[in-house]
Amino acid sequence: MSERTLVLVKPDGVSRGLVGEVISRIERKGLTLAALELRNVERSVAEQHYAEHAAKPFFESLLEFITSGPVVAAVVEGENAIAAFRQLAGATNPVQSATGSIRGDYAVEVQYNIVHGSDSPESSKREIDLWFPGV
Ligand code: DAT
Ligand code: MG
Repeated sequence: MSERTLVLVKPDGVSRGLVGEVISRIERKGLTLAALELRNVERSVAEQHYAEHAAKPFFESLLEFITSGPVVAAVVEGENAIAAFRQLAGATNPVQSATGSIRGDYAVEVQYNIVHGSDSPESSKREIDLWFPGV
C-alpha cells in the first residue's frame, strides 16, 4: 500500500554533507519525494516532534541537537514507505545498525545518527501534519 513517511536529515547529516547521499538512497530504493525543504527547527516543533521521549533522560540534549542547525525535512512516498525508509536508516544505535544502512555506514553515536524516519502510520500522519501542514 502506498504510504507517506516524514524523513529528516538531522543537523549532523546536513553539516557533514550527507544530504545528497540520503536523498540518493531514497531515490535508488524506489521511493519518491512529495516535499523537501531545508529548515531551521523551532524549539516548539522539536518538542512536539519528539513528544514521546519527553520523560527520557536524553530529551533535553535531543532538543538541543535537533535545533542546533538546519535540517532537511522531506515527505517520502511509495509502497511500504515507512518500513522501507526505516530499513534504509538502520537501527537507532549506529553500532547496531547493519553496514549498508545510512546509520551503519555513517554514524557511531546514538544521538548523532544522521536521519529520522516515522515509525508507524500514526506517527507518520502526526509528523507530516506537524512539519508540512496541508501537504
Ligand atoms: P529512532 O530515531 O530510530 O526512531 P527513537 O525514536 O527511539 O529512535 O529515538 C529518537 C532519537 O533519540 C534517536 O534517533 C536518537 C535519540 N536517542 C535514542 N535513544 C537515545 C539514548 N539512549 N541516548 C541518547 N540519544 C538517544
Ligand atoms: Mg523514533
